[in-house]
Amino acid sequence: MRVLVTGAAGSLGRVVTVGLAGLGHDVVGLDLVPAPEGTPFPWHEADCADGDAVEAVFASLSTGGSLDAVVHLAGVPDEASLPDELTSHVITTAALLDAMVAHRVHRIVYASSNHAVGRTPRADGDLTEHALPRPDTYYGVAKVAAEALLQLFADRHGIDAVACRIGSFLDRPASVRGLSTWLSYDDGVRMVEAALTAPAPGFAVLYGISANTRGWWDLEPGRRLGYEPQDDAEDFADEVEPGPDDEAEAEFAGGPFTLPRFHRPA
Ligand code: 15L
Repeated sequence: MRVLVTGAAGSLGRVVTVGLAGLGHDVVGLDLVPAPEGTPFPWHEADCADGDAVEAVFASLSTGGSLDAVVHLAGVPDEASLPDELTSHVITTAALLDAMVAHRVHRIVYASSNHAVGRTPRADGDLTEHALPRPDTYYGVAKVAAEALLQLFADRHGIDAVACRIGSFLDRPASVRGLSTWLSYDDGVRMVEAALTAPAPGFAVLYGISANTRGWWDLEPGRRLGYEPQDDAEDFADEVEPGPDDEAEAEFAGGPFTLPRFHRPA
């Protein structure tokens, strides 16, 4: 597949672009910043929040062969002001979806986040795809709204849109919470590959974590799309130091983002 990956220079993007290229996909990178030296695939420098710039990228790509899908990973990965979060996650997603409709690109894989449902209490049981929107931050609010846009474009235009509610994408788990929320690099690539190639998912949600022994987010929605995680954070359990917030972080899906230090004016 010919796949445009936004945020290609970011922490997710650097891993996913290489992984998808290794699986034989024809990757095109898009980021605010220039391509890292030695990048072996085409690269566009543009701000995904700028609809005209995004349209220009799609227009230039349509002359070099058709684009099959977008993997939208660009965005601020942390809590910021509400306007900044909305621009970073909602405006960018809208610009890409508009360009997809205009250029007949039918699939998007979106780096959503557990923080869209981060205020869901652990005491409610396992976190399923049926969890209601329950953001823990403005970051989470923006992810909820971006998912709503995907649903809208799936309904209006028949776009296949997979929202991957990613946990903690790191080379290894970094906290006690991470022993349940970790997504390994290899599983991250498996997740995106499954979301790109699942037959006709329509709008779908999956939880992007590895097969963690301590996981409590439902892996079935991902498995239905062909995402079979292979790694387990438990293999690193001996290396993880306990932290002062472990107990508080265990109360809600969103862990640290639910703590008072994240409260701020919109
Ligand atoms: C995310 O979505 C964030 O981008 C990242 O900074 C972490 O907070 C991660 O979730 C997580 O929940 O560990």
